[in-house]
Formats: sequence, C-alpha cells, structure tokens
Amino acid sequence: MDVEGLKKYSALHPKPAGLTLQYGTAGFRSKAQQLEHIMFRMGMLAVLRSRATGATIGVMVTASHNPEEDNGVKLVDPLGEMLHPSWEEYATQLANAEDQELQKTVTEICQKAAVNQQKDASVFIGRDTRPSSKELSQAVIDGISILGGQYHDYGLVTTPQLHYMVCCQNTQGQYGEPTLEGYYQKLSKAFTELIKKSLSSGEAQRQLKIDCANGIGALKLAEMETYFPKEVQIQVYNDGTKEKLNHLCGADFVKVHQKPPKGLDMKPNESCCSFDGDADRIVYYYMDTAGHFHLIDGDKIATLFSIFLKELLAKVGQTLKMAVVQTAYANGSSTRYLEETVQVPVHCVKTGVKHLHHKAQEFDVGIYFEANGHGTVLFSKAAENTIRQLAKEEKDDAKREAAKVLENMIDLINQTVGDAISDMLVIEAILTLKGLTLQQWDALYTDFPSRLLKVQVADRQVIDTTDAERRAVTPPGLQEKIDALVKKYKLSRAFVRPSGTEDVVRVYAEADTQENADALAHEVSLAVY
Ligand code: NG1
Ligand code: ZN
Repeated sequence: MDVEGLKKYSALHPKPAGLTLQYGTAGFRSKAQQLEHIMFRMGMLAVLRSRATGATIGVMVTASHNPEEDNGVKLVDPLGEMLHPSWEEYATQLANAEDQELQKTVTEICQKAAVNQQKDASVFIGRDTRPSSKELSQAVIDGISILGGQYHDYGLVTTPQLHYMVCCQNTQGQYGEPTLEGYYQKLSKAFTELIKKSLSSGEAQRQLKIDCANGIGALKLAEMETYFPKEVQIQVYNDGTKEKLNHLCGADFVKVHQKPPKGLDMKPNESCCSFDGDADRIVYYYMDTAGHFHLIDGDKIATLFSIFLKELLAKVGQTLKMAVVQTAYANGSSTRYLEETVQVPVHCVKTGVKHLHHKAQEFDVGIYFEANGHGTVLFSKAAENTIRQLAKEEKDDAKREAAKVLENMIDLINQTVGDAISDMLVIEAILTLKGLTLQQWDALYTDFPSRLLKVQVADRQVIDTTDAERRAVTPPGLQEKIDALVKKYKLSRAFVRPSGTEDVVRVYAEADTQENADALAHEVSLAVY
C-alpha cells in the first residue's frame, strides 16, 4: 500500500470529525457535502472486494428518489447483486474510521476478509444526474487508484444499467455485452421478438407517457431512441431540463402521494408511468373519465407478471417452481389475490431489495416486487437452460412457441436488479400479448385502504422487529399496544419499523375503509413515541 499517497489523498477527501454513517438498506445516503470521504473510501473498498472475489465490482453514485441535494453510494457485487451483507460491516467500518486510522482499517479488513493485496482489481463506476455526482465519482476514482485498482467510468447511467454491466463483465459476455449499446440492443431485440405476432395481426401502436423524475431515465430513453421498439410510442416528461430532480414527480412521489406528478398532462384513460431518480423503480397510473386517479403499483406489476408467466409455464408443461416475494408493505389485497386467484405461493421478507432478491433465488422463477415499484424476475440457471432448449428443439408447436416467449422474457428482464426501462418494456409486451388495457389490469383486484406514515423519534433504533418486520419485539409493550389498536378495526393490520434510509420510523396500516386506515395509522404512530 502506498502509505504516503494514502495520507495525501485522504487529506483531499477528509472525514468530518465525529461523523458516523451506516451502510444501510441502499448503501450510504446523506447530504452530498457529507459524502466526499465516503466516496473515496468506497472506491478503496471496491478494490478490496474485487481482490477478494477475483471479479469486477460496481460503484454507483446515486441517492435514487431522495432530494437533489442528497447523494449516496452503493457497491455492486460480481453478478450484479447488492453487496454481500458480510461486507456491509466492512463498508461501515471503513467509512467511519478517522483519517489517521485509515491505513490500519484497510489492513484489518484485508486480514478479516482474507484479501490478497497483490491481486489485480477492477471496478466499474456509474453516476446519476445530481449536480454533486460528478465530483463525488471523482473521489471514488481517487480511492480506487490509491489502492492500485483499474477502473472503467461509465459516467451517467441508470443504476440497473451499471448492475447489468458488472454482470456482463463477470460472466464473459454470457449475459450480454457490457456496453450501453449492448444493453439497448438486447432489450429491443427481445421486445420486438415478443410482440411480432401481435403486430402482424394488426395491433395498434401503444402510447405511453413517461415521467422521468427529472433524472437519468430521460437521458437514457433519448439515447435509446434509435433502438427503441417502434411499436411503443413514448412521450417523455420531466426530462430534467427545467425542474429539479425528484421534485413533485417520480415514482416515489406518485406512490406516496397517490397523485399524478407535476409536469405531466394526463387525459382520461391515457397510459402513464413514472420512473424514480435513478430509474430502478416504475409505477403505472391513469385517470378515469370521472377524473379519479388510479395507481398501479409494484404489487400489481408483480401480479401481471405472475399471471403471464404462470400461463406460459403451464403451456410448456414443465414442473418449474414459481413464487412471488413481497415485503410487509405489499397491499394485503394483492397477497390474497396472488395466493387465492393466481394460486402462486407468496413469501414475505424484510424491506430492501437484497432480501427480496435473495429469497427469489430459491425458485426456478422468482418474481419479486416492492410495493413502491422496485422489482424483477429471476430465472434459475436450470430453468433458463430448459426453456432455451425447448424453444429450440421441442416438437410440439404450442409448447415450443410458449418456450420462445419465455426465452424472450428472460432476455427482456434485467435479472440483476429492478429496472424501470426493462420493466416498462415487459409490461408493455404483456399488455400487448394479452390484449389488456390499463383499466383491465387495474381491475384485477382492488387495493385495501392503507396509510403509510413517518414518525420522527429520538432514537429509531430502539425499535427491533421480527417476522419480516411485521412485529415489534422492542421496546417492551409496543407490540401489545399495536395489537390492541388493530383489534378495534375490521380487516386491519398495522406494523412499525425503523427506516433504513431516513431518520424516521415508518408506520403502515390497512383497514376496511380509508378513514379507518388513516385513524389506525395515526393511533399507532402515537404509540411509537
Ligand atoms: P426504508 O427507508 O428502509 O423504508 C425505503 C423503501 C424500501 C426501499 C429502500 C431503498 C418503503 C416503505 N421503503 O426503505 O422499499 O426501496 O427505501 O430505496 O418504500
Ligand atoms: Zn431508485
């Protein structure tokens, strides 16, 4: 290790004394001014992780749906997954070491994680459109360089694009080409193949209005223009040329406020969707003729995917195990519909993509979505091989055709992480193939009335939970209070948990009417103080 160089560079990216941050649900997030040292150190950590795994590691500079003034960083593991939990601890340790302890901390991590400092290291970097992102990604580069790592800076990319690049690189091109062109070509080819048949039968062109949250999604859709399937005509709104990132728009805003974003003029029954700031989430919506807003969230996207994939799997006649993974925030009506009507097993895990992804890997076809619109589908290697083989060799026409559709779905879906552009194309393909309107999709089931609240408390960590965060084990007595409140309302449930991305406690409630869901959430939030 170049000790003198390390001293010099860490002085350029000094840690504010006493500041401690934690690698949380979505990596580090904070006000951008507080993150210089974090970026430098995460560049260093990516080098160590690369040496430990012998693979390329990703570093993405983004704070997703958070305000423009914030920023954040997360590491991407070899197959495009989130950083392994055992390394989150090292990330936190390195981030919080005082400047003079930096070298010692690196050595300690290398010992604990058996990192051979002599090995080559390779890191891919990406960033979102925040004004602070360029400079912060420069700090990441400094961190990589000081430990002797190689890097490739992709510059402005969506979070899922960076995940895709890392996966392509580490699978020697099996997953695709690690270039933006490779990504656009892969998606547009799979989409066109999928809907070819419907089009020849005279299907009209699809129209879609997209709110890009004034973020990276708009840039990437523009870049994709020449590859973008002609069958879907898109109109981009909130492209970042006029307004601030995520301000009164984007998937998170639309989901939380249950209303249309600013800057998108919506006519009755027009199909609309919103990406979030780094384009890894998507929600759909429309306005009915009476002017009522209808949100189609991640739960309904998971439902659409499940219906479609289940039908195809039945057609190919293979006993492939399919399941849906949700979190406690999934609307109870979606869980019931999936279990009782679609008849697919549903599993509930802790909040955070890494937990959903991990659980989904247990199945041949694992569909996961957070209610907020982050999700994807994972196909096991065995399932993928079976499907590709059937698509090529199966004699029975109907079976072979179904296998071909599945094969194109595999190629259209970004299996590394939720991806707004890919999910949007999957949704448009399914709606086209099934001849469904947004209204018909929305009508599959009706959400139970619900309310999500934030509560500010002195120390949110006093709340500890179990049962996929649906029950509080500490502080003593809190769960009993919640149980008593829930009993007062019909068809109700409620839970509380500390947020992993904000200094708040989240309260969620469902009940038979909106008034009751609101009242229950309010009463539970009082019990949290
Ligand atoms: P926290 O702040 O831990 O609730 C939020 C979202 C998660 C996930 C992460 C990462 C809700 C209720 N929580 O986590 O689903 O998306 O941010 O962005 O939406
Ligand atoms: Zn995001």
